[in-house]
Amino acid sequence: MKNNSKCVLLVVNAFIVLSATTVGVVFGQGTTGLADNQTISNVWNTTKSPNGVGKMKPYELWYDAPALNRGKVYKEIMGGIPYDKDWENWSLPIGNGWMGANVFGRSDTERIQITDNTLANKGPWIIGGLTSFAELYIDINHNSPINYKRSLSLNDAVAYTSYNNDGVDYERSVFASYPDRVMVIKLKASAKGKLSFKLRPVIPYLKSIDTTAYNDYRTGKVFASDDVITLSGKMGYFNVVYEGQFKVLNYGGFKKSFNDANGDNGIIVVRDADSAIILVAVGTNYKLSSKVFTEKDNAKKLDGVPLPHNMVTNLIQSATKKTYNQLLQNHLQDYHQYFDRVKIDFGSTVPSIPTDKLLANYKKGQWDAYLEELYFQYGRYLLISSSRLGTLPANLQGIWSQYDKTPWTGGYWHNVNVQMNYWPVFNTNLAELFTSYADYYQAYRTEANKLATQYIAKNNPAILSNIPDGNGWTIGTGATAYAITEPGGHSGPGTGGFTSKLFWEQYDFTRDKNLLKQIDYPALLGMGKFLSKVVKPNKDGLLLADPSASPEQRAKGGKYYTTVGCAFDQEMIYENNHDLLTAAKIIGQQDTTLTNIENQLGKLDPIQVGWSGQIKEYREENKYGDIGEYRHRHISQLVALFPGTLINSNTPAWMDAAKVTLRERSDLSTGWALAHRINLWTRVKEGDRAYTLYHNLLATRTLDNLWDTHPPFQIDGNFGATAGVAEMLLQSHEGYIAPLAALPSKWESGSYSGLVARGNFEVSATWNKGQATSFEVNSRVGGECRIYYPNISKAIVTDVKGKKLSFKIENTDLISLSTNKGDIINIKSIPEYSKIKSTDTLIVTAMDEKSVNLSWKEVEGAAYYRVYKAVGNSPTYDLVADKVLETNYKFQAESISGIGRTTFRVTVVGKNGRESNGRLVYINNK
Ligand code: FUC
Repeated sequence: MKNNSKCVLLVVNAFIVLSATTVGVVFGQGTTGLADNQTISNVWNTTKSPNGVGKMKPYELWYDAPALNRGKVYKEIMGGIPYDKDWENWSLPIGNGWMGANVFGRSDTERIQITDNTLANKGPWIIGGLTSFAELYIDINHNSPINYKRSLSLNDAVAYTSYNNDGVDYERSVFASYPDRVMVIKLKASAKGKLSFKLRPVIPYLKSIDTTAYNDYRTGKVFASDDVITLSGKMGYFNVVYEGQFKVLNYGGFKKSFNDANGDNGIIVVRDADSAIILVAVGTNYKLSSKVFTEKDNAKKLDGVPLPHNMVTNLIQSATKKTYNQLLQNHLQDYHQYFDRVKIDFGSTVPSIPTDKLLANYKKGQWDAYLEELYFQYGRYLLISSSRLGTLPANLQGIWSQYDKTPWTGGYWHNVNVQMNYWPVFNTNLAELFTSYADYYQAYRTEANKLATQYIAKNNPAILSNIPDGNGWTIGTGATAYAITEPGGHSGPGTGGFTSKLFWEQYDFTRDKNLLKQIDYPALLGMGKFLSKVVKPNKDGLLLADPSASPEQRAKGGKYYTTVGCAFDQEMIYENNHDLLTAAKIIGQQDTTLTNIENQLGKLDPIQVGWSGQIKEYREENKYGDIGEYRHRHISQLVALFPGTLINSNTPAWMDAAKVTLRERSDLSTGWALAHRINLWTRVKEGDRAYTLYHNLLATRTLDNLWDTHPPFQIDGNFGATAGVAEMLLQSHEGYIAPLAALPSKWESGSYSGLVARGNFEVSATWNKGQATSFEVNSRVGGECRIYYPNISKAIVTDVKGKKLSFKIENTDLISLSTNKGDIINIKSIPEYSKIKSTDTLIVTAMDEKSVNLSWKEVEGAAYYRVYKAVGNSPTYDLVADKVLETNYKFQAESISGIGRTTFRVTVVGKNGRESNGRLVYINNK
C-alpha cells in the first residue's frame, strides 16, 4: 500500500476534530501482513479422526441477524441483580482462559464486551466478585445490511460477521488466541477504501466514590495515542489495577486518534481503508498465590504484584511483530490440538437454518441430532476457551460477564457448580485443562488448611490435631479468585469430598503417577484427614458427620435443614476416603492416619433405603420427600452414583433405589440440575431417560447462543450436559471400559472417536440400530484393558494390522487383555443381542402373618422369572426363587412383620438367558 500524503491531508481535513489534544496521524503499517486473498475459514481443512472414525463436521452457531443490544439492563430476576437479556441470549462467546469476549456482530455499532477473569470488585455477597472489564464499541454505521450472517465456528474458535452494505461485502472475524494472549479482530471490505470505523473502548461501571465501607470504586481513563488506545484504571475493593490496550493496524486509508480535553475517552478513527486489524490485550495485577487467600485485608491481597502495564504492552508489541496469518495459525494449532480429539456423529446433517430457528423448532418438538451434537461440542469449546494452563479455572459463567456484579459473584461454587465445570474434562479428552483448577487449589490450600483447623476446633474440638496439616484442608460452597470459605450452613463438609473427587479422577483417567504423587494424593490425603474428623460416633457405633447438611435443601418450614449424617456428607466422606486408600496402595503408603481412615470406612453407613424404596437424603427420613423440598434442584443424596461410584452395577438394590429417587425428584429443574440428572440416569444405565433429560435441558434451559440458563446464564449446565453425553457413550467407573453403556435409542446409528476411559484408554465406537458394530481402543499408557459389552467375548479382536489378539474371557460380556503403551485394539463382529423387556406390573398382596403374594403380568418371550429381595439397606438382592414359570410367587417367612423394610424384585429371563431390568414392590415394617 502507498502512503499517499496528499490523500491523507485531504481526508484529515474532513475529520471532525474532537479536541485540542488530537494526536498524530499514523499510516497503515505492514507489520501484521494481512493476506487479502485469505479467508479464515479455508485456512484450516478439518482433519480426519486419528482413529479413522468420521470427519469433524462443521460445527457452527449462526444467525441471520445481529445480536440484539437494546441497551436495557433488566431487573427481572435475582432480586434486582442486573440481567442483560440480550447479552445473555444473543452474543457469541470467545475466550483464551485469561480473557473472554462476547461478540454481537452488529453492523451499526459493533459491541465486543470483554471480561478478564481476575478483575473483581465487591461482589453481591461478602467475598467479592467478577466484573466486566471493558466494552469495545466499533462504530461502523452500516444501517441497511443485506445477506447478513454471523457465526461462531467451533471447529476454529473464530467468530465471524459478514453482510453486504451499499454494494460492498464486509467481513469481520474475531478470535482470542491463547498462545499469543491477544484478541485479534479483522475487518475487511470487498472494495478498496470502503472500510471506515471508529474504535471506542469504554470502561463500564465507573464509580469514583464509594459511600459504603467497602471502598468499592472503579476509576480509569481511556487514552488514545497514535495507533493504540490504552484503557487503564483501578478498582478499590481489592486494589486491582487493570489495563487494556487496543492497537489498530489499517491497510489502505488512514487513521487518527483523539482524546477529549481531559485526555480521556480516547478513540481511533479509521477512514477509507481496505481492511484493518485490531489487537487487544488485557491484564491486571492479580497473581494467583497463597497470599491472595490468606491475606485478610482486601486492600493488601495484591501488594507487591507488578502492575499490568509492561505485560500488556509486551503482548501487543509481540503480536504486532507477527503477521496476521501467524497469529491465526498459532491460534488454530493451539485450539485444534484439543478440539479435534473427539468426534461424535449421531447421524445428523448440517442444517440450513440458523441456530436460533433450529433451537426454536427443537423446542416445538422437531428433533434434530445436529443440535444435540453441537451442544456437546460447544461444551468442549467453552471449556477450552475458559480454562487453560496458567489461567484461573472456569467460573460460574466460564469467563464471560457483562455485569458490574456478576450473579453469584461469578465465583467457584463448591456445592456442585465448579465440580460440574470439570466433569467433562477427562472423559472428553481435555485432561490438561484441569490444571487451572489444580493450580487454583494449590494456591488456596494454605488457607484451606486453616479453615479445616478452624472448622474442627469449632465442631469437634476433642479430636483437633495440633500438628501442621493434621486437620487437612477443607472448602465450603462460596469461593472466588480472591477468597474461599469453610463449609457449613446450607452445605455440609461433603463439599470438600465433592471437590477432591476431581483429583482422584485426574489420576484415574491419566494414570500419571507423578501427578498422583505431587498433586492428587496430597489432595486426597488432606481431605481424608479433614473428613475423618468431621464425624462423631452415634449410639450404634456409626460415624456420622455432625453438623451435616444436604446442599441448600430446606425443611418444610423453609429454613435450611441441618442435621447429622445426611447422605451427601456420608457419601462424599466415603468416596474420598475410599479413593485415598486406593491411591495410597498405588504409591505404597501406609501409616496410622490411613489405618484410622480405613477403620472408619465400615462405620459410615452412607447409603440408606427408605419406605418409598428411595435412597434417603436424611437418616431420619422415612418416605421420599418427608423432610426436604420434594423436587429440589440439588439431588445430593445421589452423589455416590455420580460423580461418585459407590452405587454401581455391583450394588443393584442401590441402583434401583437411586432410580426411585431420580423419578421422584423429577425431570424438570434448573439448567445445571438437569445436567446432574443426565449423568445420574446414565449411571443407572437408562440411556433413554438420560436422553429425555438432555432433551429437556436443550428445550427448556438453553438460550439462543446455546448457553445454559439457570436462569440467569450459568455455564455449569453446558459442561455437565457435555459430560453426560460422554457418559451415555462411554463409561469406565466400574473397573472396565463400557462403550455405549447408556446409549439412547434416539441415537439409533452413529459413531464417536476420542473419548477417554479410566486407565487412559482412548475409545472409538460405531453402532447401527442400537447395536455396536466396532470398537477401537488406543492404550495411551499401557496396562490391563477390560472391556464390557454384551457378547463381546464372541467378537473378533485384532491389532491395527488385522492380526487376531488373544484375550481372556471373564464372562460372555467381559474380556480383558494386557496392553503396552501405543497398542491399538480393534473389535468387530460383535454378535447381536436382544434386550428382554421387564414385566409392566408387579403387585404385592398381604396374605397372612407368614406370607405375601407377588403377582405380575406375563411377558412375551419369557423363559421364566426370578424373584429377589433386598432387606433394609442391603446393596444387593438375595435370590428368592429361580426359574419361576408362573406369574406369581408366594413368599413365606417366619414373620412378615419381622423381616424389616423389604424390596421385592421380579425379573424376566429370556430364551437367550438374558435378564431384564427388575420390577419392584416394597413392604415397609416400621
Ligand atoms: C448453588 C445452587 C444455585 C446456584 C448457585 C450458583 O448454590 O444451588 O441454584 O446454581 O449455586
